[in-house]
Amino acid sequence: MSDTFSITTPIYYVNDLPHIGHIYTTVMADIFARYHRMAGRRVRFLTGTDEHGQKIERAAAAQGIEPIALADRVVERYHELWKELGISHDDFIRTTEPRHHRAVHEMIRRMQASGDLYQGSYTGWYCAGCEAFYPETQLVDGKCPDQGHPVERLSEPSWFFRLSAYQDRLLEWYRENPDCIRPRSRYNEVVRFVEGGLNDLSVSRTSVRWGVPWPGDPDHVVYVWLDALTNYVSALGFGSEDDGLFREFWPADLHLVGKDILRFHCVYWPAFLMSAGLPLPRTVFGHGWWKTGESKMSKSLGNVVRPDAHIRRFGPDAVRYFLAREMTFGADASFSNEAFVERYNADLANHLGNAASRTLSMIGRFLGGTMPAAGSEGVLPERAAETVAVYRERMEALEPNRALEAVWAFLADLNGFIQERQPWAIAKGGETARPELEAVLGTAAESLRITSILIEPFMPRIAAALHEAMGSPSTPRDLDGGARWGLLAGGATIGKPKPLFPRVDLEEFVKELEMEQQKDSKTPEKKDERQERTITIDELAKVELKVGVVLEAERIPKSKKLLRLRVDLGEEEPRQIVAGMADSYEPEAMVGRRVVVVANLKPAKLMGVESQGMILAADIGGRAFLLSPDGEVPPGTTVR
Ligand code: ME8
Repeated sequence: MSDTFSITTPIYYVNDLPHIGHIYTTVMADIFARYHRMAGRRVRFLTGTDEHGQKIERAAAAQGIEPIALADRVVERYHELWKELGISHDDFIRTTEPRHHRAVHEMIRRMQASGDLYQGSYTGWYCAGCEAFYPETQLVDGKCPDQGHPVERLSEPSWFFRLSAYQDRLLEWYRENPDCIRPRSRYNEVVRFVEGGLNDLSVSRTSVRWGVPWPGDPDHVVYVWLDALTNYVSALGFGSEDDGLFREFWPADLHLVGKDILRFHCVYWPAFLMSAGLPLPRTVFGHGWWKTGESKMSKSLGNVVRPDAHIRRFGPDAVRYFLAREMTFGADASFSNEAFVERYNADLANHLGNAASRTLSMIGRFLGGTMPAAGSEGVLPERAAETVAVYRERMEALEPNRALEAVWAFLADLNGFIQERQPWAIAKGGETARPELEAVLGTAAESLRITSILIEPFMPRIAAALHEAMGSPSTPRDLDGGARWGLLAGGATIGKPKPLFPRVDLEEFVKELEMEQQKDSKTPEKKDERQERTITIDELAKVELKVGVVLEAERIPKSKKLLRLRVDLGEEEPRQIVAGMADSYEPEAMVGRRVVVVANLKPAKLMGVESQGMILAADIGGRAFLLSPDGEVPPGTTVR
């Protein structure tokens, strides 16, 4: 096993702000970087931004600013977000930096020296969304085959890369390095694609100005993917005299990317590197997509989740934990607030939070706040050793969600141990029972200490807080030296434990999110506020208001505010509507009431119950006052 580990994320486009997809890749890369540091390796963790190309040029033009001004603004947000999320990258590369331009020129010089670049003219379909050309035969319904973006016909002089000459060498590389693309399904996909034959690749543009100028041919700029992929070596000093990092950390051990950009990383990039005479990355891992419902979350589809409210409410580590635990590394997953809150409550507040607060508060109460030394009661010492080994195996095998599963199984054992040994009952035995009490609580505390090390890559702040709560000031970062049973010396004084995961009310959080999303969906430029709130008569006509009669009403279990109603709207079937009025009306008082209903509102689920409309009420500080027609109007009557 090598003593260095070099990991990268994609460099993100700066045409829009980051969302949960970008956060996911970066958090996962951070988890691996932290894990390998903890395992004693010298780590290089690189992320950054992809700032050139047509997409950025157009996004900037649409906002009436220069591309670099747009890039600067978005990059600042990336920096803030990575800091907030505890991302521990060693470098952040921007493709507009001189060190990067230098490396791109050096790549092109080498590719030219290999005889792989030639001039020609390109006619084809270009997708600005993917920044890629597609042959006519690959278009699907006249759109790009990968993501369904619109394409445009282009014809221009271009430099070409002899990609076709690399088919055999690429296939040989795949064959000899079965782990070079993971997971296996993605490996097979890429091999099939390359077996189908490769066309030469256009690697310069004359109709785009925003890019790295082509060396010696200033009418051209370098194709944005040749430019972008080179970031992985330019950040290591490739092409400059000071290339110590390049010699130490290239080739990369792991290029972590989303499956959307697999082909660029598994076909183009290795071919460019072969042409330039450079070593190839060890593994490209294409993870799955976060989806909202059934669709990929993406800026162009406008269905993205930006987790600002989640970070504020639950803390950055809870977001890191959810992303790492919820998605099987490599597969797709859906993001939902229900799943988020459920995991937070079950895994963090209950399992981890409870184990920590029970153990620490009993040490406070029964042992006067003095940490006992590690005990070795029951199965926990053995289970800890097993857990560390399994955790390690799974992290090395790129199965981070399964590594967490192992830690949580251990926490379940710890909670079971506390339940079974009942330290509160032992404490009743007074002084004579003290050695047993110390042994039991010392066993629980040692289990917690080891847990705090294992969760550090996933939740660095929580790990540090837990460690500190145990009276030890240093952050746990040593798998070999630290995660062995028996190291807890005892004697430290602990304070009153603060809750690591304060409870969050799901409904309040959902409300907060809705407000946030409304804010988000507004255009970034500040228009005159009144003008922004004005709607036309046609817009108003879109809202279908109807009179309804409440047939049934009941409280939704576990919810303070929500009622489930069945409302007759004069249709074949009554509608199920969820209303946030339980603290204003008793359910019985609602039955028989005539109400006004928004009848064409898109159905939504609240606490798992579908709501097929909304009941109008006046709102004073959260208290609801129902609106009713002035007379016995039949259900289904239109309100205008
Ligand atoms: O493609 N689910 O940048 P980009 C999971 N600049 N991950 C997602 C995601 C989703 N719904 N959406 C985005 C580019 N991602 C190029 C890369 S690299 C030399 C150049 C993540 O801003 C995922 O890692 O479109 C994906 O590959 C990346 O963001 C795309 O980011």
